[in-house]
Amino acid sequence: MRNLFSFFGRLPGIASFLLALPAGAFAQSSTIVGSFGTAGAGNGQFNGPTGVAFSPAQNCVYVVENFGRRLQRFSTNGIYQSQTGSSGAGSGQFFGPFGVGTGNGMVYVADSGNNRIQQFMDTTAIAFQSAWGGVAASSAAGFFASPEGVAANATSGQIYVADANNSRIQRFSSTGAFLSTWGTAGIGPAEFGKPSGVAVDAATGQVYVADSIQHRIKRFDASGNFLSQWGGEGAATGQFQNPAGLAIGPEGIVVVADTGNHRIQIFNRDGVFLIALGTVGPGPEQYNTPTGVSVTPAGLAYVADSGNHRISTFQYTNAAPTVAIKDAPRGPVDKARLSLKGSATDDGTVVRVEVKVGKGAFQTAVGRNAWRFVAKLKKGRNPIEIRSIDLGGKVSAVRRLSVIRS
Ligand SMILES: [Ca+2]
Repeated sequence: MRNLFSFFGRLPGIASFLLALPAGAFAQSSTIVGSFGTAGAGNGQFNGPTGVAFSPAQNCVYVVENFGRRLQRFSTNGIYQSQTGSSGAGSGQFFGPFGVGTGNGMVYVADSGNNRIQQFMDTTAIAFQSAWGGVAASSAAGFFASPEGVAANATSGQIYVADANNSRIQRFSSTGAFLSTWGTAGIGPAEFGKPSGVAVDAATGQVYVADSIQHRIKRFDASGNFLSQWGGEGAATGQFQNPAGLAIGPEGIVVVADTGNHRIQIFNRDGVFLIALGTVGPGPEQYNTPTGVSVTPAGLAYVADSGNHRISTFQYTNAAPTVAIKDAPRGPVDKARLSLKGSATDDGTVVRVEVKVGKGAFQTAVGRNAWRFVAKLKKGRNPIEIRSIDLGGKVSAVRRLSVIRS
């Protein structure tokens, strides 16, 4: 049994796997820190791990094996804790399970080959609780045809299922009662080829779906109204080859298992490309058919590296935002109100720009990436401070100027 922390001392240079960062991309870093598991059927070994889910409630990680047909539980540093499941169609048994999610004190498994969702207690015993759907594939409401992804909204407790072969998303209550469905087979914005992965942004309630055969990511509101999409088939940054799982990380970053390109891609919540990690292979900074991904609030990502029969981890770092002032006065001014303006950037989202004049408190400027503020000046010297804040609460370096009112 290999301990993940034994890898923490070996931090490779990040330049070797920051692929094709386009000009103008914001500086940020993601470092692959290790992996756990080897091929096999023993405790802590894997046979085609396709799904991984961090549990905030239990501070542990669940892994589901598509070929191994079981659910294993690990500490966050990769120490084996327990397992459940075997091959079959009985309660708590699996047939080609693909995705896993946590929430409501439960662990949800997309038991794909049995066309159902199974839920287990999110405790060390991983006790079977219930299942819904049916062993036979069906397109009726509340039933499934090869469901591949499952995710819970951490606030509402509602559960979203990527019902892959029915080309739709289904939404359930926290107890598994059918609520609604959206999508149908097609290539339109709100239609699906094969929705494989689903993730919920806890901050906004928005639902992200990886459509594996249309090679793109789609974003919906919590009720399933289409908002946006990005991607397309290919190997360039921002393109995909059969993306499967995805997860939402700190600041709403969208982490996508770009399965057929054997890499991970990270976007901001609006789909702007940020970073790509990995090449194909068995090495420490490589992947072989990565399918599932889960990210802790602190940005530690777990990747179900299915072809390498392991879970790989990397740390995503939220970079601080920047702020700049445009056309600041170069000499004394003779007015009581001074208009200031400038810009702010971040690797994720700038939530506000703040300005402090003299001994006053920081006040919120109008606008964010382009901001403006009217400062009230006293006679004499007016020290002014300006800063920006990102969605993760990181604060920029403070810009200072001193304005003399004559
Ligand atoms: Ca940031």
